[in-house]
Amino acid sequence: MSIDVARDGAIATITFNRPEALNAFDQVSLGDLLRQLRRLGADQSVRVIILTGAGERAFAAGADIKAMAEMNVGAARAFGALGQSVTQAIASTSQPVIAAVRGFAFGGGCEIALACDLRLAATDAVFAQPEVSLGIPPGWGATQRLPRLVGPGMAAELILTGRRVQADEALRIGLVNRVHEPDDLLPAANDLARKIAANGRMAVASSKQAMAAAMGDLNAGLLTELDAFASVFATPEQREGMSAFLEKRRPDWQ
Ligand code: CO8
Repeated sequence: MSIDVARDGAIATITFNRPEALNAFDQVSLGDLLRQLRRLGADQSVRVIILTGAGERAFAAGADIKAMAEMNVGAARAFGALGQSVTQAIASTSQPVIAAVRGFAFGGGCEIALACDLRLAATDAVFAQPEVSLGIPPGWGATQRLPRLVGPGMAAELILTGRRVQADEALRIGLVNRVHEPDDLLPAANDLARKIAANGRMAVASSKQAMAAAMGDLNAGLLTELDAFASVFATPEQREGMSAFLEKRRPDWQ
């Protein structure tokens, strides 16, 4: 996957570019994304960052299941920690970050969107945390950010069933801010970014920082999530869940 960055004045757009695998992230692409977020975060001429996926089918279909299938506990912990560093970099960078979501935002892809300040969806967007169907819990922050965004009851329904949420429901439950026709999505994200960039840089940054405090301290919860995530890689469920996905069959949980 390449992580493409385009600049239009004060607005930087990062595009996850691996459409043949629905923009799924492996270690290398996650590391590249983290480096780009840190680079743009340190650049004061960047006022707003937009995240989007290449192609028409996906924002990102999550972490690369082929790469995860053979991981042991240590490797899973390192991969989970890298993903959490990415989502924390999005949440803590001084500039507002907007997710512009077309198609699938599943697993880690949904978690990247959850870490953004604002989420715009195309009418064809579909969100899910399907990890439990793969024999793992979420690992890049959904257990902490989804309850804060949509409330604990709805988050429990989505995380424990793994069911899909279409754009209209995502709007209704507060998972996204707005829904647009697919062709209007990036223009709308840029329009929103320009409105934000027209305001005082310090005022916007300190507003973002103060709103983060309303989320409470996520660190202890993220660590619990990481422990839970890594430990399942010692279980047969993780092997079966991921093998079943790769073999395009239903898992047999025994
Ligand atoms: N990883 C790797 N490859 C993927 C992924 C993925 N997450 N998603 C899709 N692909 C690949 C498919 O294998 C397929 O490749 P190929 O053509 O070589 O067979 C290609 O993308 C197209 O996908 P499909 O043929 O499956 O397309 P469909 O339209 O039939 O289905 C779906 C689209 C519904 C999105 C389906 O691809 C799917 O369910 N994908 C998996 C989504 C998923 O479960 N994501 C969660 C992954 S777990 C995660 O993100 C946890 C984050 C924390 C991890 C911590 C790290 C240790």
